[in-house]
Amino acid sequence: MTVDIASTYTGPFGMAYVPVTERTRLVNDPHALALIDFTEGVRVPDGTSDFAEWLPQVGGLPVCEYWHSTEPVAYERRGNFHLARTSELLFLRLMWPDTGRVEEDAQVVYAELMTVLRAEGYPHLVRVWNYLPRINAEEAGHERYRSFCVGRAAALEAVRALDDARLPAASALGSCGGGLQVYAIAAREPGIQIENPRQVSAFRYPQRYGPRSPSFSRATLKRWREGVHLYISGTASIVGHASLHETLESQLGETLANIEAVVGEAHRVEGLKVHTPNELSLIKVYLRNPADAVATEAWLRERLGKRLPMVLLQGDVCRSELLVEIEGAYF
Ligand code: 3EB
Repeated sequence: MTVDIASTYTGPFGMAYVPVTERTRLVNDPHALALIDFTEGVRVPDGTSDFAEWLPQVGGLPVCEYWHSTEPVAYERRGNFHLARTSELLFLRLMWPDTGRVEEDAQVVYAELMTVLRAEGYPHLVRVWNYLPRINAEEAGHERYRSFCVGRAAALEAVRALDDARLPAASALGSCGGGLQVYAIAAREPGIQIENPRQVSAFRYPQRYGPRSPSFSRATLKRWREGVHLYISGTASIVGHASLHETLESQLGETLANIEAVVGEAHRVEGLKVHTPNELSLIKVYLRNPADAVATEAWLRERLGKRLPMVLLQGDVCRSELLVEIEGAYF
């Protein structure tokens, strides 16, 4: 194999950004949990390709996310979900056609997600990605992101999965096409929630940000049989519960301070080996304006160094005043 990904992570799996030119080689790799191509969708060895992220890469060599397992992977279909299974985890993904009623869509998708992962014996969500088109647009008198939060919370509540302490790390971004796309990692044993001391927990945001607060934690720390991972949620220029700053550079500064706080908290409370953002395995940057890509990458490289793997995607942050959101992971 040309990409020595196994040496880049501990525990049962990891992810690396690999050149898209590697995809045809990797598509038949029995250790691939998923290959996520930002322009052309996920390709996994079951031959399906109905999942497209629709968050185009802005700048840099075209790459895809290569999710790799130390164990060989079993591929299955359960209802609307595609599953990739190992002894410790399920990688689930779904593309739900946009119906123009995102509250209902989110409720249906999350109800099925919870049913599937419980039936399969991996009842604990540890990381979720949510992508939906027109995230800041109005629909039926409400912003689509807020309606998404309502549907998600209703589905989780209905199956008693809305306890604050069980909410997973997540990202929610606006895509420029496709439907409601969800991909998630679920485990047999729960992860540990990490919150950010600089921010009000999103699940406790006041009502002014929407009728149902967002159902996610700032990060999940997961102790696998071998190796500890940290999954950091989409992180933006929010302090307390308020959005701060108008300029890109100030928002980047506050976002990085938030990521630093989350990594620091994981280090302090749970003894995570690393304690600064430049020690993460990788980050992913979402930009509202593709024109900000060059300045953003330069700003981040200056602070995080040349070596940290990063990809920049065009994606709308769920608060319309925010220009940038960054997620990261330590594998
Ligand atoms: C925030 O901190 C920014 O609704 O799942 C970030 C990550 C955000 C996940 C979600 C929302 C979500 O409130 C927005």
